[in-house]
Amino acid sequence: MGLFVNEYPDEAAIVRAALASSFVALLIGGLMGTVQALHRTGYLQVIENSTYYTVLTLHGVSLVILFTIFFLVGFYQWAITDSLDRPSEDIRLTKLWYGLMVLGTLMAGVAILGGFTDITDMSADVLFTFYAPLEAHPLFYLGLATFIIGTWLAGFDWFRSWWAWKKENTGERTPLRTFMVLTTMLMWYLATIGVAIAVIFFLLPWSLGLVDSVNALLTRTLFWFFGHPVVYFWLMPVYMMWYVILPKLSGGRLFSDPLARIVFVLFLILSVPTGIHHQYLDPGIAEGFKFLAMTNTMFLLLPSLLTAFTVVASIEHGARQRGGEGYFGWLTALPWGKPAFTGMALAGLMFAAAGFSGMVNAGMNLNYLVHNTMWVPGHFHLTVGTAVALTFMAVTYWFLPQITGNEVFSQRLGLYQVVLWFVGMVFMANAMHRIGLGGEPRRTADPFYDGVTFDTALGAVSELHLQIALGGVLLTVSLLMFIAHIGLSWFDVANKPAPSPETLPPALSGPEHAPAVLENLRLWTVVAIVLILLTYTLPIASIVDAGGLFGAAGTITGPIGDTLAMVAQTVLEVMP
Ligand code: HAS
Ligand code: CU
Repeated sequence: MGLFVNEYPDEAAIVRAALASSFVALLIGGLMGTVQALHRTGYLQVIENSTYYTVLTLHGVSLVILFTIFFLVGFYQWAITDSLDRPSEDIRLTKLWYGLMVLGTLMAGVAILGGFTDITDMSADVLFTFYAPLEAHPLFYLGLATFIIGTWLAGFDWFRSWWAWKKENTGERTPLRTFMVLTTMLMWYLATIGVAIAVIFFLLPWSLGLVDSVNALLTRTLFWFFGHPVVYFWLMPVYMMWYVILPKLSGGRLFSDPLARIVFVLFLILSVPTGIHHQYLDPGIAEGFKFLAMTNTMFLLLPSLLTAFTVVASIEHGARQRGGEGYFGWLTALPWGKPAFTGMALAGLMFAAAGFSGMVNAGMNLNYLVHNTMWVPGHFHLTVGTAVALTFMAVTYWFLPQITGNEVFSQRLGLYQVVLWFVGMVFMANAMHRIGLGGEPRRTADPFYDGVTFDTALGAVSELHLQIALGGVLLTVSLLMFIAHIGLSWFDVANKPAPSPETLPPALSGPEHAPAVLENLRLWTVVAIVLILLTYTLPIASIVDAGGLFGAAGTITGPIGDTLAMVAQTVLEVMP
Protein backbone atom coordinates (compact mmCIF):
# COMPACT_ATOMS: atom_id res chain seq x y z
CA MET A 1 0.00 0.00 0.00
CA GLY A 2 1.26 3.46 -0.87
CA LEU A 3 1.08 6.71 1.01
CA PHE A 4 -2.50 7.70 1.95
CA VAL A 5 -2.29 10.96 0.01
CA ASN A 6 -1.37 9.07 -3.18
CA GLU A 7 -3.91 6.28 -2.70
CA TYR A 8 -6.83 8.56 -1.86
CA PRO A 9 -6.02 12.10 -3.03
CA ASP A 10 -9.61 13.41 -2.81
CA GLU A 11 -10.17 12.15 0.72
CA ALA A 12 -6.71 13.36 1.76
CA ALA A 13 -7.65 16.85 0.54
CA ILE A 14 -10.66 16.90 2.88
CA VAL A 15 -8.55 15.56 5.74
CA ARG A 16 -6.01 18.34 5.16
CA ALA A 17 -8.72 20.99 4.96
CA ALA A 18 -10.27 19.78 8.22
CA LEU A 19 -6.90 19.79 9.96
CA ALA A 20 -6.10 23.26 8.65
CA SER A 21 -9.43 24.55 10.01
CA SER A 22 -8.68 22.87 13.29
CA PHE A 23 -5.28 24.53 13.59
CA VAL A 24 -6.65 28.00 12.79
CA ALA A 25 -9.14 27.53 15.63
CA LEU A 26 -6.34 26.31 17.89
CA LEU A 27 -4.30 29.42 17.21
CA ILE A 28 -7.17 31.86 17.79
CA GLY A 29 -8.50 30.03 20.85
CA GLY A 30 -5.04 29.59 22.31
CA LEU A 31 -4.20 33.29 22.05
CA MET A 32 -7.45 34.16 23.82
CA GLY A 33 -6.32 31.80 26.57
CA THR A 34 -3.11 33.78 26.97
CA VAL A 35 -5.10 36.99 27.34
CA GLN A 36 -7.26 35.40 30.05
CA ALA A 37 -4.48 33.77 32.04
CA LEU A 38 -2.62 37.09 32.26
CA HIS A 39 -5.76 39.17 32.85
CA ARG A 40 -7.23 37.11 35.71
CA THR A 41 -3.92 36.91 37.50
CA GLY A 42 -3.37 40.64 37.08
CA TYR A 43 -0.07 40.42 35.22
CA LEU A 44 -1.20 42.03 31.98
CA GLN A 45 -4.64 43.48 31.32
CA VAL A 46 -5.09 44.42 27.70
CA ILE A 47 -8.90 44.13 27.73
CA GLU A 48 -11.66 45.70 29.81
CA ASN A 49 -13.29 43.43 32.38
CA SER A 50 -16.51 43.86 30.41
CA THR A 51 -14.92 42.21 27.34
CA TYR A 52 -13.85 39.18 29.33
CA TYR A 53 -16.88 37.08 28.40
CA THR A 54 -16.35 37.77 24.69
CA VAL A 55 -12.78 36.56 25.03
CA LEU A 56 -13.85 33.58 27.11
CA THR A 57 -16.50 32.61 24.56
CA LEU A 58 -14.03 32.86 21.69
CA HIS A 59 -11.55 30.81 23.72
CA GLY A 60 -14.03 28.08 24.63
CA VAL A 61 -15.85 27.80 21.32
CA SER A 62 -12.63 27.87 19.25
CA LEU A 63 -10.91 25.22 21.33
CA VAL A 64 -13.51 22.79 22.56
CA ILE A 65 -15.89 22.95 19.64
CA LEU A 66 -13.89 23.91 16.57
CA PHE A 67 -10.32 22.72 17.18
CA THR A 68 -11.43 19.37 18.57
CA ILE A 69 -14.27 18.57 16.18
CA PHE A 70 -12.51 19.67 12.98
CA PHE A 71 -9.58 17.49 14.01
CA LEU A 72 -11.93 14.62 14.74
CA VAL A 73 -13.68 14.73 11.37
CA GLY A 74 -10.35 14.89 9.51
CA PHE A 75 -8.88 12.04 11.47
CA TYR A 76 -12.04 9.92 11.26
CA GLN A 77 -12.25 10.45 7.50
CA TRP A 78 -8.74 8.99 7.28
CA ALA A 79 -9.62 6.17 9.69
CA ILE A 80 -12.65 5.09 7.67
CA THR A 81 -11.04 5.35 4.25
CA ASP A 82 -7.81 3.69 5.33
CA SER A 83 -9.30 0.89 7.43
CA LEU A 84 -12.02 -0.06 4.93
CA ASP A 85 -9.58 0.58 2.10
CA ARG A 86 -12.19 2.26 -0.06
CA PRO A 87 -12.88 5.83 -1.15
CA SER A 88 -15.93 7.86 -0.10
CA GLU A 89 -19.10 6.58 -1.73
CA ASP A 90 -19.73 10.07 -3.05
CA ILE A 91 -17.02 12.66 -2.51
CA ARG A 92 -19.57 15.45 -3.09
CA LEU A 93 -21.25 14.50 0.19
CA THR A 94 -17.87 14.57 1.91
CA LYS A 95 -17.26 18.06 0.56
CA LEU A 96 -20.78 19.11 1.52
CA TRP A 97 -20.45 18.23 5.22
CA TYR A 98 -17.08 19.87 5.47
CA GLY A 99 -18.50 22.96 3.74
CA LEU A 100 -21.46 23.10 6.13
CA MET A 101 -19.14 22.91 9.13
CA VAL A 102 -17.09 25.81 7.77
CA LEU A 103 -20.21 27.84 7.02
CA GLY A 104 -21.57 27.25 10.53
CA THR A 105 -18.22 28.26 11.99
CA LEU A 106 -18.19 31.52 10.05
CA MET A 107 -21.74 32.38 11.14
CA ALA A 108 -21.11 31.69 14.82
CA GLY A 109 -17.69 33.34 14.55
CA VAL A 110 -19.12 36.60 13.19
CA ALA A 111 -21.67 36.68 16.02
CA ILE A 112 -18.95 36.17 18.64
CA LEU A 113 -16.60 38.76 17.12
CA GLY A 114 -19.49 41.27 17.16
CA GLY A 115 -19.00 41.33 20.94
CA PHE A 116 -15.68 43.14 20.49
CA THR A 117 -17.14 46.18 18.74
CA ASP A 118 -19.81 48.78 19.33
CA ILE A 119 -20.49 49.21 15.61
CA THR A 120 -23.11 46.48 15.80
CA ASP A 121 -25.39 45.16 18.59
CA MET A 122 -24.53 41.68 17.52
CA SER A 123 -22.82 39.62 20.20
CA ALA A 124 -22.68 36.10 21.56
CA ASP A 125 -21.03 36.46 24.96
CA VAL A 126 -22.59 33.22 26.12
CA LEU A 127 -19.54 30.95 26.68
CA PHE A 128 -19.21 27.54 25.10
CA THR A 129 -22.04 26.35 27.36
CA PHE A 130 -24.50 28.88 25.81
CA TYR A 131 -27.55 28.11 27.97
CA ALA A 132 -30.04 30.67 29.25
CA PRO A 133 -30.18 33.21 30.82
CA LEU A 134 -27.24 34.34 28.65
CA GLU A 135 -28.60 35.15 25.21
CA ALA A 136 -26.75 35.33 21.89
CA HIS A 137 -27.57 36.84 18.52
CA PRO A 138 -29.63 34.38 16.40
CA LEU A 139 -26.71 34.04 13.98
CA PHE A 140 -24.74 32.27 16.69
CA TYR A 141 -27.41 29.60 17.18
CA LEU A 142 -27.94 29.24 13.44
CA GLY A 143 -24.20 28.79 12.95
CA LEU A 144 -24.07 26.20 15.67
CA ALA A 145 -26.99 24.30 14.15
CA THR A 146 -25.36 24.36 10.70
CA PHE A 147 -22.10 23.10 12.15
CA ILE A 148 -23.82 20.23 13.92
CA ILE A 149 -25.79 19.27 10.82
CA GLY A 150 -22.42 19.08 9.06
CA THR A 151 -21.19 16.57 11.65
CA TRP A 152 -24.39 14.52 11.29
CA LEU A 153 -23.83 14.26 7.55
CA ALA A 154 -20.21 13.29 8.15
CA GLY A 155 -21.44 10.39 10.26
CA PHE A 156 -23.92 9.41 7.53
CA ASP A 157 -21.11 9.53 4.96
CA TRP A 158 -19.03 7.12 7.09
CA PHE A 159 -21.96 4.78 7.70
CA ARG A 160 -22.50 4.66 3.94
CA SER A 161 -18.91 3.55 3.40
CA TRP A 162 -19.37 0.86 6.03
CA TRP A 163 -22.67 -0.38 4.57
CA ALA A 164 -21.04 -0.66 1.13
CA TRP A 165 -18.04 -2.47 2.62
CA LYS A 166 -20.31 -4.91 4.47
CA LYS A 167 -22.08 -5.89 1.25
CA GLU A 168 -18.75 -6.96 -0.21
CA ASN A 169 -17.40 -8.53 2.97
CA THR A 170 -20.32 -10.42 4.50
CA GLY A 171 -19.58 -12.17 7.75
CA GLU A 172 -16.32 -10.32 8.35
CA ARG A 173 -15.60 -8.36 11.52
CA THR A 174 -15.69 -4.61 11.06
CA PRO A 175 -12.12 -3.26 11.18
CA LEU A 176 -11.31 -1.79 14.60
CA ARG A 177 -10.89 1.82 13.48
CA THR A 178 -14.21 1.74 11.61
CA PHE A 179 -15.91 0.22 14.64
CA MET A 180 -14.57 3.07 16.75
CA VAL A 181 -15.78 5.71 14.29
CA LEU A 182 -19.27 4.21 14.12
CA THR A 183 -19.73 3.88 17.89
CA THR A 184 -18.50 7.44 18.37
CA MET A 185 -20.99 8.74 15.84
CA LEU A 186 -23.92 6.78 17.30
CA MET A 187 -23.08 8.30 20.68
CA TRP A 188 -22.92 11.73 19.00
CA TYR A 189 -26.35 11.34 17.36
CA LEU A 190 -27.93 10.58 20.73
CA ALA A 191 -26.05 13.35 22.53
CA THR A 192 -26.86 16.07 20.01
CA ILE A 193 -30.61 15.47 20.37
CA GLY A 194 -30.40 17.52 23.58
CA VAL A 195 -28.66 20.50 22.08
CA ALA A 196 -30.73 20.38 18.89
CA ILE A 197 -33.95 20.64 20.92
CA ALA A 198 -32.50 23.40 23.10
CA VAL A 199 -31.41 25.45 20.09
CA ILE A 200 -34.29 24.86 17.68
CA PHE A 201 -37.24 25.06 20.08
CA PHE A 202 -36.02 27.42 22.75
CA LEU A 203 -32.84 29.45 22.28
CA LEU A 204 -33.25 30.39 18.63
CA PRO A 205 -36.96 31.39 18.87
CA TRP A 206 -36.12 33.32 22.06
CA SER A 207 -33.29 35.23 20.41
CA LEU A 208 -35.55 35.94 17.42
CA GLY A 209 -38.21 37.35 19.75
CA LEU A 210 -40.80 34.66 18.92
CA VAL A 211 -41.09 33.76 22.58
CA ASP A 212 -40.31 36.24 25.29
CA SER A 213 -38.71 33.92 27.81
CA VAL A 214 -37.42 30.40 28.26
CA ASN A 215 -37.23 27.99 31.17
CA ALA A 216 -33.57 28.46 32.11
CA LEU A 217 -33.32 25.17 33.99
CA LEU A 218 -34.74 23.32 31.00
CA THR A 219 -32.18 24.79 28.58
CA ARG A 220 -29.40 24.03 31.07
CA THR A 221 -30.55 20.45 31.42
CA LEU A 222 -30.85 19.99 27.67
CA PHE A 223 -27.39 21.50 27.30
CA TRP A 224 -25.81 19.09 29.80
CA PHE A 225 -27.67 16.20 28.16
CA PHE A 226 -25.23 17.04 25.34
CA GLY A 227 -22.50 18.75 27.39
CA HIS A 228 -21.24 15.69 29.17
CA PRO A 229 -21.16 13.28 26.19
CA VAL A 230 -19.47 15.96 24.09
CA VAL A 231 -16.37 15.47 26.26
CA TYR A 232 -16.22 11.87 25.08
CA PHE A 233 -16.66 13.06 21.51
CA TRP A 234 -13.29 14.76 22.05
CA LEU A 235 -11.85 11.79 23.91
CA MET A 236 -12.88 8.88 21.68
CA PRO A 237 -10.61 9.87 18.76
CA VAL A 238 -7.82 10.20 21.33
CA TYR A 239 -8.53 6.68 22.55
CA MET A 240 -8.39 5.50 18.95
CA MET A 241 -4.93 7.07 18.67
CA TRP A 242 -3.80 5.50 21.96
CA TYR A 243 -5.16 2.09 20.95
CA VAL A 244 -4.00 1.87 17.37
CA ILE A 245 -1.06 4.26 16.92
CA LEU A 246 0.68 4.47 20.32
CA PRO A 247 1.41 0.70 20.56
CA LYS A 248 2.96 0.81 17.10
CA LEU A 249 5.13 3.81 18.00
CA SER A 250 6.26 1.94 21.12
CA GLY A 251 7.46 -0.90 18.92
CA GLY A 252 4.73 -3.37 19.81
CA ARG A 253 1.11 -4.27 19.23
CA LEU A 254 -2.22 -3.54 20.85
CA PHE A 255 -2.88 -6.03 23.63
CA SER A 256 -6.53 -6.73 22.95
CA ASP A 257 -8.77 -5.70 20.08
CA PRO A 258 -11.99 -7.03 21.72
CA LEU A 259 -11.34 -5.02 24.86
CA ALA A 260 -10.94 -1.84 22.82
CA ARG A 261 -14.34 -2.56 21.27
CA ILE A 262 -15.94 -3.10 24.66
CA VAL A 263 -14.59 0.29 25.78
CA PHE A 264 -16.19 2.05 22.83
CA VAL A 265 -19.51 0.25 23.37
CA LEU A 266 -19.46 1.34 27.02
CA PHE A 267 -19.02 4.95 25.93
CA LEU A 268 -21.96 4.61 23.55
CA ILE A 269 -24.17 3.24 26.31
CA LEU A 270 -23.15 5.39 29.26
CA SER A 271 -22.07 8.81 27.99
CA VAL A 272 -25.46 10.53 27.92
CA PRO A 273 -27.20 9.33 31.11
CA THR A 274 -24.62 11.11 33.28
CA GLY A 275 -25.10 14.73 32.22
CA ILE A 276 -26.82 15.76 35.45
CA HIS A 277 -23.45 15.49 37.26
CA HIS A 278 -22.90 19.04 35.97
CA GLN A 279 -26.03 20.12 37.81
CA TYR A 280 -25.52 18.82 41.35
CA LEU A 281 -25.94 22.37 42.62
CA ASP A 282 -28.92 23.29 40.44
CA PRO A 283 -32.05 23.81 42.49
CA GLY A 284 -35.12 22.28 40.85
CA ILE A 285 -33.72 18.80 40.21
CA ALA A 286 -34.45 16.27 42.93
CA GLU A 287 -31.51 14.69 44.78
CA GLY A 288 -32.50 11.19 43.63
CA PHE A 289 -31.97 12.07 39.96
CA LYS A 290 -28.60 13.54 40.83
CA PHE A 291 -27.70 10.37 42.70
CA LEU A 292 -28.61 8.30 39.63
CA ALA A 293 -26.36 10.47 37.44
CA MET A 294 -23.56 10.02 39.97
CA THR A 295 -23.93 6.23 39.91
CA ASN A 296 -23.87 6.18 36.12
CA THR A 297 -20.79 8.42 36.15
CA MET A 298 -18.95 6.03 38.44
CA PHE A 299 -19.73 3.18 36.02
CA LEU A 300 -18.45 5.37 33.23
CA LEU A 301 -15.00 5.38 34.86
CA LEU A 302 -14.73 1.76 33.76
CA PRO A 303 -13.91 2.29 30.07
CA SER A 304 -11.16 4.75 30.99
CA LEU A 305 -9.70 2.50 33.68
CA LEU A 306 -9.75 -0.41 31.19
CA THR A 307 -8.00 1.86 28.71
CA ALA A 308 -5.31 2.82 31.20
CA PHE A 309 -4.45 -0.84 31.76
CA THR A 310 -4.60 -1.96 28.12
CA VAL A 311 -2.69 0.98 26.72
CA VAL A 312 0.07 0.80 29.32
CA ALA A 313 0.30 -2.99 28.80
CA SER A 314 0.61 -2.46 25.04
CA ILE A 315 3.33 0.15 25.56
CA GLU A 316 5.18 -2.21 27.90
CA HIS A 317 4.89 -4.98 25.33
CA GLY A 318 6.45 -2.63 22.78
CA ALA A 319 9.26 -1.67 25.15
CA ARG A 320 10.07 -5.33 25.80
CA GLN A 321 10.18 -6.02 22.06
CA ARG A 322 12.81 -3.30 21.91
CA GLY A 323 14.90 -5.03 24.57
CA GLY A 324 13.45 -3.30 27.66
CA GLU A 325 13.74 -5.26 30.92
CA GLY A 326 12.91 -5.14 34.62
CA TYR A 327 9.85 -3.89 36.54
CA PHE A 328 10.32 -0.29 35.49
CA GLY A 329 13.52 -0.53 33.45
CA TRP A 330 11.46 -1.11 30.29
CA LEU A 331 10.39 2.52 30.40
CA THR A 332 13.88 3.54 29.28
CA ALA A 333 13.57 1.41 26.13
CA LEU A 334 10.74 3.54 24.75
CA PRO A 335 11.27 5.92 21.81
CA TRP A 336 11.36 9.12 23.90
CA GLY A 337 13.07 10.98 21.05
CA LYS A 338 9.93 10.83 18.89
CA PRO A 339 7.51 13.71 19.52
CA ALA A 340 4.56 11.58 18.44
CA PHE A 341 5.29 8.99 21.10
CA THR A 342 6.43 11.32 23.87
CA GLY A 343 3.55 13.75 23.35
CA MET A 344 0.96 10.97 23.53
CA ALA A 345 2.59 9.30 26.54
CA LEU A 346 2.75 12.61 28.45
CA ALA A 347 -0.86 13.31 27.49
CA GLY A 348 -1.80 9.90 28.92
CA LEU A 349 0.09 10.59 32.10
CA MET A 350 -1.75 13.87 32.60
CA PHE A 351 -5.04 12.14 31.87
CA ALA A 352 -4.43 9.81 34.76
CA ALA A 353 -4.36 12.89 37.04
CA ALA A 354 -7.37 14.34 35.22
CA GLY A 355 -9.28 11.14 35.93
CA PHE A 356 -8.79 11.70 39.64
CA SER A 357 -10.03 15.27 39.54
CA GLY A 358 -12.98 13.96 37.50
CA MET A 359 -13.76 11.45 40.24
CA VAL A 360 -13.75 14.27 42.78
CA ASN A 361 -16.11 16.29 40.57
CA ALA A 362 -18.38 13.31 40.15
CA GLY A 363 -18.93 12.67 43.86
CA MET A 364 -21.99 14.70 44.87
CA ASN A 365 -20.64 15.66 48.27
CA LEU A 366 -17.16 16.62 47.04
CA ASN A 367 -18.60 18.48 44.09
CA TYR A 368 -20.15 21.04 46.45
CA LEU A 369 -16.61 22.08 47.40
CA VAL A 370 -15.26 22.53 43.90
CA HIS A 371 -18.22 23.49 41.72
CA ASN A 372 -17.83 26.87 40.00
CA THR A 373 -14.30 27.28 41.34
CA MET A 374 -11.03 27.29 39.39
CA TRP A 375 -10.71 23.60 40.23
CA VAL A 376 -13.05 22.83 37.32
CA PRO A 377 -10.97 24.70 34.67
CA GLY A 378 -7.99 22.88 36.23
CA HIS A 379 -9.78 19.59 35.54
CA PHE A 380 -10.64 20.37 31.96
CA HIS A 381 -7.26 21.79 31.04
CA LEU A 382 -5.89 18.37 31.91
CA THR A 383 -8.60 16.50 30.03
CA VAL A 384 -9.47 18.38 26.87
CA GLY A 385 -6.51 20.80 27.17
CA THR A 386 -3.90 18.08 27.52
CA ALA A 387 -5.14 14.51 27.05
CA VAL A 388 -6.94 15.66 23.88
CA ALA A 389 -4.99 18.70 22.66
CA LEU A 390 -1.53 17.27 23.31
CA THR A 391 -2.44 13.93 21.74
CA PHE A 392 -3.81 15.70 18.65
CA MET A 393 -0.63 17.76 18.34
CA ALA A 394 1.60 14.74 18.93
CA VAL A 395 -0.24 12.52 16.48
CA THR A 396 0.09 15.25 13.84
CA TYR A 397 3.85 14.57 13.77
CA TRP A 398 3.01 11.03 12.71
CA PHE A 399 -0.06 11.78 10.64
CA LEU A 400 0.88 14.87 8.62
CA PRO A 401 3.35 13.08 6.29
CA GLN A 402 0.62 10.54 5.41
CA ILE A 403 -1.80 13.21 4.26
CA THR A 404 0.56 15.78 2.74
CA GLY A 405 3.32 13.56 1.38
CA ASN A 406 5.86 15.78 3.15
CA GLU A 407 8.11 14.77 6.03
CA VAL A 408 8.04 16.56 9.39
CA PHE A 409 10.50 19.49 9.47
CA SER A 410 12.37 18.52 12.66
CA GLN A 411 11.65 15.71 15.13
CA ARG A 412 13.73 17.52 17.76
CA LEU A 413 11.74 20.75 17.46
CA GLY A 414 8.57 18.66 17.76
CA LEU A 415 9.93 17.03 20.90
CA TYR A 416 10.64 20.40 22.56
CA GLN A 417 7.18 21.56 21.62
CA VAL A 418 5.28 18.65 23.21
CA VAL A 419 7.46 18.68 26.34
CA LEU A 420 6.91 22.42 26.72
CA TRP A 421 3.13 21.90 26.57
CA PHE A 422 3.41 19.30 29.29
CA VAL A 423 5.54 21.55 31.53
CA GLY A 424 3.29 24.58 30.96
CA MET A 425 0.23 22.54 31.85
CA VAL A 426 1.86 21.09 34.98
CA PHE A 427 2.22 24.63 36.28
CA MET A 428 -1.12 25.98 35.13
CA ALA A 429 -3.50 23.09 35.81
CA ASN A 430 -1.99 22.18 39.15
CA ALA A 431 -2.21 25.78 40.38
CA MET A 432 -5.79 26.06 39.08
CA HIS A 433 -6.83 22.99 41.05
CA ARG A 434 -5.18 24.29 44.20
CA ILE A 435 -6.55 27.81 44.00
CA GLY A 436 -9.98 26.35 43.29
CA LEU A 437 -9.80 24.47 46.56
CA GLY A 438 -9.17 27.84 48.18
CA GLY A 439 -12.47 29.00 46.68
CA GLU A 440 -11.38 31.22 43.78
CA PRO A 441 -14.33 31.39 41.38
CA ARG A 442 -14.18 30.46 37.69
CA ARG A 443 -15.77 32.47 34.83
CA THR A 444 -14.83 35.85 36.21
CA ALA A 445 -12.46 38.50 34.90
CA ASP A 446 -11.45 39.69 38.31
CA PRO A 447 -11.52 37.13 41.11
CA PHE A 448 -10.88 39.87 43.69
CA TYR A 449 -14.15 41.73 43.15
CA ASP A 450 -15.33 43.67 46.20
CA GLY A 451 -12.16 42.88 48.06
CA VAL A 452 -12.76 39.12 48.28
CA THR A 453 -9.78 37.22 49.69
CA PHE A 454 -8.96 33.53 49.64
CA ASP A 455 -7.04 31.32 52.00
CA THR A 456 -5.14 28.53 50.32
CA ALA A 457 -4.30 25.31 52.10
CA LEU A 458 -0.74 25.42 50.89
CA GLY A 459 1.23 28.30 49.36
CA ALA A 460 0.03 31.84 48.75
CA VAL A 461 -2.56 33.14 46.29
CA SER A 462 0.13 35.26 44.61
CA GLU A 463 2.35 32.22 44.13
CA LEU A 464 -0.51 30.26 42.55
CA HIS A 465 -1.37 33.17 40.27
CA LEU A 466 2.26 33.35 39.23
CA GLN A 467 2.20 29.65 38.34
CA ILE A 468 -0.99 30.08 36.31
CA ALA A 469 0.48 33.02 34.39
CA LEU A 470 3.83 31.28 33.87
CA GLY A 471 2.10 28.09 32.70
CA GLY A 472 -0.05 30.16 30.33
CA VAL A 473 3.01 31.79 28.79
CA LEU A 474 4.79 28.45 28.30
CA LEU A 475 1.67 27.06 26.64
CA THR A 476 1.54 30.05 24.31
CA VAL A 477 5.16 29.51 23.28
CA SER A 478 4.49 25.81 22.70
CA LEU A 479 1.38 26.61 20.67
CA LEU A 480 3.21 29.09 18.43
CA MET A 481 6.03 26.57 17.97
CA PHE A 482 3.48 23.97 16.93
CA ILE A 483 1.74 26.17 14.38
CA ALA A 484 5.05 27.40 12.89
CA HIS A 485 6.39 23.86 12.76
CA ILE A 486 3.32 22.51 11.02
CA GLY A 487 3.66 25.31 8.44
CA LEU A 488 7.31 24.45 7.83
CA SER A 489 6.48 20.75 7.45
CA TRP A 490 3.31 21.18 5.39
CA PHE A 491 5.12 23.28 2.77
CA ASP A 492 8.24 21.12 2.99
CA VAL A 493 10.55 24.07 3.58
CA ALA A 494 13.49 21.78 4.37
CA ASN A 495 12.97 19.84 1.13
CA LYS A 496 13.09 16.48 2.87
CA PRO A 497 12.92 13.09 1.14
CA ALA A 498 9.38 11.74 0.80
CA PRO A 499 8.05 9.78 3.81
CA SER A 500 7.25 6.09 3.59
CA PRO A 501 3.73 4.73 4.12
CA GLU A 502 2.80 3.64 7.64
CA THR A 503 1.00 0.40 8.39
CA LEU A 504 -0.62 -0.47 11.69
CA PRO A 505 0.24 -3.88 13.19
CA PRO A 506 -2.62 -6.26 14.15
CA ALA A 507 -3.54 -6.68 17.82
CA LEU A 508 -2.07 -9.52 19.89
CA SER A 509 -5.60 -10.73 20.57
CA GLY A 510 -7.45 -10.02 17.34
CA PRO A 511 -11.10 -9.26 16.47
CA GLU A 512 -11.86 -12.98 16.03
CA HIS A 513 -11.65 -13.27 19.82
CA ALA A 514 -14.43 -10.72 20.30
CA PRO A 515 -17.93 -12.09 20.94
CA ALA A 516 -20.09 -11.58 17.86
CA VAL A 517 -22.68 -9.63 19.86
CA LEU A 518 -20.24 -6.70 20.05
CA GLU A 519 -20.87 -6.13 16.34
CA ASN A 520 -24.56 -5.60 16.99
CA LEU A 521 -24.60 -1.80 16.96
CA ARG A 522 -28.38 -1.73 16.82
CA LEU A 523 -28.60 -3.54 20.14
CA TRP A 524 -26.15 -1.17 21.87
CA THR A 525 -27.99 1.84 20.53
CA VAL A 526 -31.28 0.53 21.91
CA VAL A 527 -29.66 -0.10 25.31
CA ALA A 528 -28.32 3.46 25.25
CA ILE A 529 -31.76 4.87 24.43
CA VAL A 530 -33.40 2.90 27.24
CA LEU A 531 -30.87 4.22 29.76
CA ILE A 532 -31.41 7.77 28.53
CA LEU A 533 -35.16 7.43 28.90
CA LEU A 534 -34.75 6.06 32.40
CA THR A 535 -32.48 8.86 33.57
CA TYR A 536 -34.00 11.86 31.80
CA THR A 537 -37.77 11.40 31.42
CA LEU A 538 -38.71 12.20 35.02
CA PRO A 539 -36.28 15.08 35.62
CA ILE A 540 -37.32 16.81 32.40
CA ALA A 541 -41.00 16.24 33.10
CA SER A 542 -40.67 17.74 36.57
CA ILE A 543 -38.66 20.72 35.30
CA VAL A 544 -41.35 21.50 32.71
CA ASP A 545 -44.09 20.89 35.24
CA ALA A 546 -42.58 23.25 37.80
CA GLY A 547 -41.26 26.00 35.57
CA GLY A 548 -43.36 25.85 32.39
CA LEU A 549 -42.10 25.03 28.94
CA PHE A 550 -41.14 28.65 28.25
CA GLY A 551 -40.65 29.79 31.83
CA ALA A 552 -43.34 30.38 34.42
CA ALA A 553 -44.28 33.82 33.13
CA GLY A 554 -43.41 33.13 29.52
CA THR A 555 -45.77 34.35 26.85
CA ILE A 556 -45.66 33.14 23.33
CA THR A 557 -45.96 35.68 20.63
CA GLY A 558 -47.60 35.21 17.27
CA PRO A 559 -48.75 32.15 15.30
CA ILE A 560 -45.18 30.89 14.73
CA GLY A 561 -44.59 30.99 18.46
CA ASP A 562 -47.85 29.09 19.08
CA THR A 563 -46.98 26.35 16.60
CA LEU A 564 -43.54 26.09 18.07
CA ALA A 565 -44.89 25.70 21.59
CA MET A 566 -47.23 22.96 20.40
CA VAL A 567 -44.45 21.04 18.64
CA ALA A 568 -42.09 21.52 21.59
CA GLN A 569 -44.75 20.19 23.96
CA THR A 570 -45.24 17.09 21.80
CA VAL A 571 -41.51 16.47 21.41
CA LEU A 572 -40.89 16.78 25.13
CA GLU A 573 -43.73 14.40 25.87
CA VAL A 574 -42.27 11.61 23.73
CA MET A 575 -38.60 12.40 24.40
CA PRO A 576 -36.25 11.55 27.26
FE1 HAS B 1 -14.98 16.16 33.21
C1 HAS B 1 -16.52 19.06 34.27
C2 HAS B 1 -16.48 14.40 35.70
C3 HAS B 1 -13.61 13.23 31.99
C4 HAS B 1 -14.07 17.78 30.29
N1 HAS B 1 -15.22 18.06 32.44
C5 HAS B 1 -15.86 19.11 33.04
C6 HAS B 1 -15.80 20.27 32.20
C7 HAS B 1 -15.14 19.89 31.06
C8 HAS B 1 -14.78 18.50 31.22
C9 HAS B 1 -14.85 20.75 29.84
O1 HAS B 1 -18.84 14.78 37.60
C10 HAS B 1 -16.36 21.65 32.54
C11 HAS B 1 -17.63 21.99 31.87
C12 HAS B 1 -18.06 23.36 32.26
O2 HAS B 1 -17.67 24.32 31.58
O3 HAS B 1 -18.74 23.51 33.30
N2 HAS B 1 -15.00 14.20 33.78
C13 HAS B 1 -15.63 13.71 34.85
C14 HAS B 1 -15.33 12.28 34.99
C15 HAS B 1 -14.51 11.96 33.93
C16 HAS B 1 -14.33 13.17 33.17
C17 HAS B 1 -15.82 11.35 36.05
N3 HAS B 1 -14.02 15.61 31.49
C18 HAS B 1 -13.56 14.36 31.19
C19 HAS B 1 -12.97 14.35 29.88
C20 HAS B 1 -13.10 15.64 29.39
C21 HAS B 1 -13.76 16.41 30.42
C22 HAS B 1 -12.38 13.13 29.20
C23 HAS B 1 -12.70 16.22 28.09
C24 HAS B 1 -12.08 15.61 27.14
N4 HAS B 1 -16.22 16.64 34.71
C25 HAS B 1 -16.77 15.76 35.58
C26 HAS B 1 -17.75 16.46 36.43
C27 HAS B 1 -17.77 17.79 36.02
C28 HAS B 1 -16.79 17.87 34.94
C29 HAS B 1 -18.58 15.91 37.49
C30 HAS B 1 -18.63 18.93 36.58
C31 HAS B 1 -17.86 19.74 37.55
C32 HAS B 1 -18.63 20.94 38.03
O4 HAS B 1 -19.00 20.94 39.21
O5 HAS B 1 -18.87 21.86 37.26
C33 HAS B 1 -13.96 10.57 33.63
O6 HAS B 1 -14.31 10.21 32.31
C34 HAS B 1 -12.47 10.48 33.82
C35 HAS B 1 -11.97 9.06 33.67
C36 HAS B 1 -10.48 9.00 33.51
C37 HAS B 1 -9.67 8.13 34.11
C38 HAS B 1 -8.18 8.15 33.83
C39 HAS B 1 -7.69 6.92 33.07
C40 HAS B 1 -6.27 7.09 32.67
C41 HAS B 1 -5.76 6.84 31.44
C42 HAS B 1 -4.30 7.15 31.19
C43 HAS B 1 -3.51 6.02 30.57
C44 HAS B 1 -2.05 6.36 30.55
C45 HAS B 1 -1.30 6.43 29.42
C46 HAS B 1 0.12 6.88 29.57
C47 HAS B 1 -1.79 6.12 28.07
C48 HAS B 1 -10.18 7.12 35.07
C49 HAS B 1 -6.58 6.30 30.34
C50 HAS B 1 1.07 5.76 29.61
C51 HAS B 1 2.43 6.30 29.60
C52 HAS B 1 3.52 5.59 29.88
C53 HAS B 1 4.83 6.23 29.81
C54 HAS B 1 3.47 4.18 30.32
CU1 CU C 1 -19.31 15.68 32.61
